[in-house]
Amino acid sequence: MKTIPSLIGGRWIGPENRSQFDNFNPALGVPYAKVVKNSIEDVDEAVQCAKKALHGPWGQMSLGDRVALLEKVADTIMERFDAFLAAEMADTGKPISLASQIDIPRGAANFRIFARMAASMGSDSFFTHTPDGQGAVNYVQQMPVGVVGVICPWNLPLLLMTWKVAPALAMGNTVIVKPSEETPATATLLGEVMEQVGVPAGVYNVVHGFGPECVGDALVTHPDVAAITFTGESRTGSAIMARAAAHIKPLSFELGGKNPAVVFGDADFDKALEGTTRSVFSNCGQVCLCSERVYVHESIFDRFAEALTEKARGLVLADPQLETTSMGPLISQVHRDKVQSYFDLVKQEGGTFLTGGVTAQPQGFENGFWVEPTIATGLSETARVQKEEIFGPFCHLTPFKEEEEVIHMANDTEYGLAAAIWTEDLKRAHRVAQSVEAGMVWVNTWFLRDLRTPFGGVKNSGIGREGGRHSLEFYSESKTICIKM
Ligand code: NAD
Ligand code: 6OD
Repeated sequence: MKTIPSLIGGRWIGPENRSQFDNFNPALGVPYAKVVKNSIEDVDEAVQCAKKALHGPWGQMSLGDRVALLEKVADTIMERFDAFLAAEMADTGKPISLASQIDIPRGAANFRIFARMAASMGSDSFFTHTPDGQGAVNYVQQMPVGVVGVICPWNLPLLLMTWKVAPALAMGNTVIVKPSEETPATATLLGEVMEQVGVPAGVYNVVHGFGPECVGDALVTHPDVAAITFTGESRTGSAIMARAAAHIKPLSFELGGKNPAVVFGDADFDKALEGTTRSVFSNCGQVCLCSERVYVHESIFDRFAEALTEKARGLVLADPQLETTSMGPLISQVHRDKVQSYFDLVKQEGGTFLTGGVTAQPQGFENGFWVEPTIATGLSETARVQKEEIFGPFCHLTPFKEEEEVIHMANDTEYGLAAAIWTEDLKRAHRVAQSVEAGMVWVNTWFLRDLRTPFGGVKNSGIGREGGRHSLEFYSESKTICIKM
């Protein structure tokens, strides 16, 4: 069985003198690789290497040369597309249609866009009038923050890691990436790309392992890690915040969601149906932006519920390598147990299933971590199933009468990441979009991305925004230089 190494200061760390852990293929439910388990001492070594690199060739490189290297990283990801695709699919079990159209191209696009944005970034300057009439000029320089700790989840491994690594490097920082223990492969592969294009040693480091009391926590609490960018569960964000408090580190948090979709009676029925199928079941519901609470106007509720049920039943759960496969497995047995426990709760809380609610066993993949696409209805707004993030191919359908009522229900949650609204009434679209408490609202679409826009959540869904200039600002410190004329 192959071993996935880590990368510290340009040195590949294999299994020699290190323990390892299993890396599962979730479609098959079997381990397919071993992963080097890094120690807390390894994290310290990575930090020392990353600090050194800040002051070495990387720190001295011109902006032009730096962004040219990052463009090369983007090109090389595309040249090694098949290797990235195979690694991402083995780690996650996601269908080839999804991984080839979204995950891998976005991995490259993240480098390209942030390299170009950094290259064309201006800086503020202010002229100050002084009593002597001569004045002073202030200009603002964006300095690297230093060594950035990048802690990532398993649902879109390459996409979400590069979403943070690309702007961090573009602004001149060095990074230590801790991918999810479930999906380590593409972070290591990106290390090969960095080496191949000539990114200096120590600029991009990867440590593998777990969170609490392991490498994740060691990054968060290391005094020389200047900032932490984290995507994952809200509960983990809260634990990281507490552990980082002693060091007053800047934190960027992209956390969980319990996102509403609202389908008004005047919506284009077919588009709303297509869009909601996507927003509920994409990546087996394992996208933080997925709709888990779907509110449908009573005038179309029965028709919509029936049509969405038919769509769910039409999803193809099969070999992820087939272009015709539309839904893959959940990430792990532990996660499948969690999702299954919410299916049990649906019944206990008085809901009914329109479809699904059980595990699935596609032919040839009987031992994998699959569940049926699932739709429930009949639960009260206070049910746990309506309040807690499930992160599986699941939604609950609730009918509504009035706009005000549905806005209230949509907002009655501790989360506030994203919402989808389906209506042909432009005034209503603006009104509702402005009233929904969420960082991102999509109207008549879902997960349509422009990488220049701010991305993040309100309430328990996150702190701060990344995307466009927001990323460049998080991954830099503004320094004001005031020069008396
Ligand atoms: P998770 O919080 O369990 O783990 C995320 C990462 O944090 C992993 O690398 C893990 O090892 C590490 N970690 C765990 N505990 C830690 C600790 N105490 N200290 C340091 N590191 C620690 O999340 P997950 O299960 O990997 O991902 C799913 C969650 O991520 C869902 O809640 C989903 O909504 C959220 N998510 C949010 C966004 C967003 O943009 N808002 C995007 C993707 C996923
Ligand atoms: O598209 C992105 O940039 C992004 N951060 C997506 C997050 C998806 C959550 O699972």
